[in-house]
Amino acid sequence: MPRRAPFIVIEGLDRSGKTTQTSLLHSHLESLKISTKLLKFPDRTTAIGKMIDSYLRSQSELDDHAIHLLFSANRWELAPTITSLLTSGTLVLCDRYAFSGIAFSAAKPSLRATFPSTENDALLWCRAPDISLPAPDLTIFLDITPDQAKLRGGYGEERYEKEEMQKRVREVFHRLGEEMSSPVDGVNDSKDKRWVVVDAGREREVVARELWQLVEPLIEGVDEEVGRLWE
Ligand code: Z5A
Repeated sequence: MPRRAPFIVIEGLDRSGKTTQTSLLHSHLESLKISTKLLKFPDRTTAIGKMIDSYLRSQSELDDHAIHLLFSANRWELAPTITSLLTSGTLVLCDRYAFSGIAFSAAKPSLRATFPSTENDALLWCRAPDISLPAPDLTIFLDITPDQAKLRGGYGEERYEKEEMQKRVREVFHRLGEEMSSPVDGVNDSKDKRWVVVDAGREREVVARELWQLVEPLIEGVDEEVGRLWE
């Protein structure tokens, strides 16, 4: 099969610098004349995205299960676009993806309460609607402590920006990362490199350099077909 472009996701806690870093990376890729499309989830411009935006700003209320499914639907709206961009040679750089969807919902007490037997059931329920979405070739998790995040601009403006919630979200993210990095059948294959944790509590430029070291090896393209998440 002909080479296709890579799919790169930047994940992280609130105020970890995802927007800052995706935008720096985007500019750098463009300066190298690498065709790149920058996406951000939630995409607040679509009809579903507008419902999500209103919910996040606390202008409307929705059941926690319903909003979870809307976040996932918002990704499915763009799934065909992601696949066709990648196969036509455009690198896709994405600010948040399905991992945020799982981490933020699975951290909610109400969702955990739906599945009282084990915490894992809540995680599995949260993951289900995102199974089979286009899989990133690389997910970079920008890690920051809630204390560091609180010191950054704009913190506390939206619904989930509460310290207790952020701590739980961080725990779920780390759990997802471990799962993504676990060797399949004990074999250490390329899956090991699909989730990388980066310390985002450092200077912007230092973080940007580390991101570039991770992304640069992928810019020549990928030989495999676009994968499917959790399949
Ligand atoms: N959510 C969900 O529940 N389910 C889902 O499926 C998805 C999302 C996809 C909105 O996301 C909410 O939706 C989010 C998760 C939930 N929860 N909350 N709250 P969003 O991505 O639209 O918004 P956000 O998480 O609040 O992120 P943000 O505003 O995009 O923050 P950021 O991108 O990580 O950080 P930033 O804007 O680049 O930087 C924040 C500030 O820190 C800013 O003043 C920067 O100048 C500063 N900054 C950045 N880097 C540095 C460094 N290195 N040092 C010092 N200061 C820095």
